[in-house]
Amino acid sequence: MLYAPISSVLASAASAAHAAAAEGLTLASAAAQQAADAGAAAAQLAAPTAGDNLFFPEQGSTIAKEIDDVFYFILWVSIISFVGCIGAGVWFMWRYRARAGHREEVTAAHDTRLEITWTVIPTLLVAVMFYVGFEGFMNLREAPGDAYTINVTARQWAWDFSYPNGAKDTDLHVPAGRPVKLLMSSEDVLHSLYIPSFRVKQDVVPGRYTSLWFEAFLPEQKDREQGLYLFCTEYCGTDHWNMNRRVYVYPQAEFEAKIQKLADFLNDPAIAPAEKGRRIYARACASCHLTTDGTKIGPGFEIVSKAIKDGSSVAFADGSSLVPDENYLRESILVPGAKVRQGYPNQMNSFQGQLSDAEINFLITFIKSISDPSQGAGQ
Ligand code: HEC
Ligand SMILES: [Cu+2]
Repeated sequence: MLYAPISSVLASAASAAHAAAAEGLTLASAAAQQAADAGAAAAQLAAPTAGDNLFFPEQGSTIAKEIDDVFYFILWVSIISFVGCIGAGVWFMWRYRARAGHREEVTAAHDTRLEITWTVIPTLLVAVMFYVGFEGFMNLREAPGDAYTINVTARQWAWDFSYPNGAKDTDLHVPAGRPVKLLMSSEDVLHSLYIPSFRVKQDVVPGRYTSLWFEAFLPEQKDREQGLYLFCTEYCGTDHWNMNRRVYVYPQAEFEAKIQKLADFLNDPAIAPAEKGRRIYARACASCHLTTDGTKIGPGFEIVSKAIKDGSSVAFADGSSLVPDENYLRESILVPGAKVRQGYPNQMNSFQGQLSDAEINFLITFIKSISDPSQGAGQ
């Protein structure tokens, strides 16, 4: 497994430089950030699979073999052509080199047999590559009609996978042996979803849907527990590296049970409201907010939590201020631009339509409980 993450880290570093230049970020700071992030990402990337070949992790989906075969076909054609052409060139250079007592011979101007050979063989090879490539591409684009659809929302810097039964998570859970279609959209910038084991990758674009599909094999036990890699491969800002997640593959019945459990946690009376809020926070808000008074992208939640408890006020960019309460928290989640905190960028997206009223209530309870643990401990 070692090779795949390394090559994908290199690839994403290269595309990072590209994207940073294109998006007008300063290249130097982006590169410095990328270097720091790569270190952190490397620490996360303990290899989960054994038995990989040189270039790719184990084939984890039905189309993986086809893709690898095309790759190796093109690779070997390239290697054989390279060695053949360069080898012949070097041999001719040596064989017909200038030397004492050796006279230059007249070069043949034309040889029809040779020219037909070097036109027809490469044309056939390229035609074969086009045919298998195009066929594979069409197969990758068109999900089978009975595919199980999972909605994917990408935002800086988290994935939100949501299932037909209402379950949501930041990791991807899929059944084995059944076509799965990911219907994807972004809330902010370009992202790209990449699952190396499945050999699928697709840009995730704001303002439109893109999709991909796969049918996963059931991995060996170790990979079922640790999960397979899932990357964002389009540089999308500071915490791009933190969109590296896992794909968990289950037998069908286990899969149903898993997403049922994910869907039910909001109604589970055994889980305290503040804890429910904490889990939603971990999924949707932790990429930008700490629970201390420290700054990540937005203010740490302890600040506003304390202000609510003490009745003190928080200041806004337009010079006004206000003593925060539940309505302020709710507004901050649904209309973040209405009151922008002083000293912070107006960089939070609305969660309108993303979170239910119940989820927002649990979040508010959780935020209040940070400096007042008596809040939200019981049902
Ligand atoms: C992309 C980063 C980002 C994400 C994700 C995000 N926020 Fe924010 N949030 C910010 C920024 C930046 C601010 C400060 C600017 C402002 O007030 O709009 C902020 C401000 C806030 C405030 C006001 C805090 C204060 O101290 O007055 C609240 C409350 C808040 N966010 C709640 C949430 C919740 C709840 C979530 C998850 C459902 C969330 N945010 C997700 C970036 C984010
Ligand atoms: Cu991303």
